[in-house]
Amino acid sequence: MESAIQTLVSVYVKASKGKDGLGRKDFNKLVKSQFSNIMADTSNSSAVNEMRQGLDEDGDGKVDFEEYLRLIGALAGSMSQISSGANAAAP
Ligand SMILES: [Ca+2]
Repeated sequence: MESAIQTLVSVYVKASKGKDGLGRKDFNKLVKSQFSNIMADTSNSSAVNEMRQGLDEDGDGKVDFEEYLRLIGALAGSMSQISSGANAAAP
C-alpha cells in the first residue's frame, strides 16, 4: 500500500515536472502512459480534454494534485464496482 501511494505521488511529480498542476499536454501524456488499460478513449484527445475539464474544479485549466487524486478515486471506484460485480456473479 505504501508503494502504491509512492507511485501515485511520483507519477504526478514526474508528469507535472515540479509545476503546480498538469497542463493540457502533461495531463494527456499522463493519461495515455498510465491509464490506457483501465480507461477507454485515452487516445481520443477531445475525450481526455473533457475529462480534464471535469476534474478541474477551480477552473484554472490545470489538474492540481487534489484534482488528480479525484481522478484516481474515480478510477478506483469504478474498479471496485467491477470486482464486486464479479464477486456477485460467482457461485
Ligand atoms: Ca485546477
